[in-house]
Amino acid sequence: MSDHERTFVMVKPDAFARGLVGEVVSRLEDRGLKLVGIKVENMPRERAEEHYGEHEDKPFYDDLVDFITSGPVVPMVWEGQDATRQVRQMIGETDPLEAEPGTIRGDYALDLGRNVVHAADHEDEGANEREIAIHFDDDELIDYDQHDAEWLY
Ligand code: RTP
Ligand code: MG
Repeated sequence: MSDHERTFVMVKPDAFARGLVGEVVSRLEDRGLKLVGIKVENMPRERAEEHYGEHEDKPFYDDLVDFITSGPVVPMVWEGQDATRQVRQMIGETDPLEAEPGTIRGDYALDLGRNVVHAADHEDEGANEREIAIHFDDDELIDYDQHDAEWLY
């Protein structure tokens, strides 16, 4: 367990097009997580292929890469106690039909592809570091004290 674990999160093109960037950011802020990196971009195809490399052999891989490069995305790095698990829980199940209401996908996702947000998988050890390194240079992530109170991260 780490009080300052960093996790990779990304607003997908469907959510960007629907004006849900602020909603996603707001939910993570409300949970008490700390934003240490954020940008908006059209993801280059090579980077999308690297990002979803674990799914290379799946039948939906090409569609997935097409979709994630179809419009602007917002890659972010958030920090907090067990941040990866926290964010995965807040995001909900991959399939919107299985995502609980109250989770981001449960409240906003349209279908299995257009599911609003990506987050590093807490069950895949190393996914975080790998994904952060794929999308951010070190100097794009900042160190700062959010609060004086020790019990806030
Ligand atoms: P993500 O990586 O995007 O955060 O989603 P996830 O961990 O919840 O799900 P993952 O298994 O990593 O799948 C990545 C994305 O691929 C699409 N998908 N399509 N057609 C299918 O059976 C299928 N399965 C997965 C989803 O858009 C999922 O978010
Ligand atoms: Mg995944």
